[in-house]
Amino acid sequence: AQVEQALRRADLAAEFHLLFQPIVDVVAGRVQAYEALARWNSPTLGSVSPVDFIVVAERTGLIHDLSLALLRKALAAMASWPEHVALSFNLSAYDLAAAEGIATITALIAESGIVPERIVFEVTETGLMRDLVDAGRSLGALRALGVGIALDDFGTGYSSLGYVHRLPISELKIDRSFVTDICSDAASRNIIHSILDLARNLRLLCVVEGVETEAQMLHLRAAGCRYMQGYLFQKPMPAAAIAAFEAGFA
Ligand code: G
Ligand code: G
Ligand code: MN
Ligand code: NA
Repeated sequence: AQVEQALRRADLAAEFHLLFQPIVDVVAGRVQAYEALARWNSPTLGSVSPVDFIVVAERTGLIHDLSLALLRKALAAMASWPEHVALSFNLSAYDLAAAEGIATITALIAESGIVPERIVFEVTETGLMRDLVDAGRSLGALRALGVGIALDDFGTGYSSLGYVHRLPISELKIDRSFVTDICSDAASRNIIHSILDLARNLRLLCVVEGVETEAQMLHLRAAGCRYMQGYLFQKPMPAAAIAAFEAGFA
């Protein structure tokens, strides 16, 4: 209730900001994309985790304005990135439920001058379950612009394969729970290898999340995984830190 009250009163453009975490191309040895991660500094509550405010934003309908305010910030930040670097942006399933929302997203991208091919929208299968038909239509409309669509937290939902089959997905993000014991547990290893095979067969890009150790990275690279994200490379950082990170990375 406290979160809801503070959120209703929040100045979305001023109290919210984004951190960016690199998704690294370990073959080319450069950053492929940055995932934008929302942070809320509430004047009354202090810092609130997205885990706590996204659900409230969804329940109250404030998610639409919040997502647009954040997307505006993310597109503005991209102006100073190297031209090959993409943005990965989390959308809520609620953002996909309304056709007006998709129209506004489309207009924001057009105004920004960023080519749609440099944008990937991440969606989670658990969110999509609620309304697969509308979600499919919205994702199709976004895909038609040229943006990518990533299935986030892949492997944790009920029917991962059903979504891959029925939705216009271009990318899978393997949930970090499968990476944690990849070095010690054969079952985790087999699951990751199977998802990498699936992605190759379906011509989908595949990002592995939650890579924290050198050993995990080497194992994944040997298994043919090209795109990785995790604390090993960089924790989420402010937009202003990206230029220095790029300079130090290559
Ligand atoms: O960055 P952090 O680990 O605190 O994120 C926690 C969760 O919040 C993750 O599941 C992430 O996908 C989600 N999240 C972070 N930023 C956004 C956002 O801008 N929009 C949506 N819908 N979810 C976000
Ligand atoms: O649900 P989603 O995959 O969007 O969640 C992204 C969240 O995962 C971010 O909040 C980020 O802080 C967190 N994260 C990113 N890399 C790592 C990592 O290597 N280890 C752990 N434990 N969390 C990570
Ligand atoms: Mn994500
Ligand atoms: Na993710």
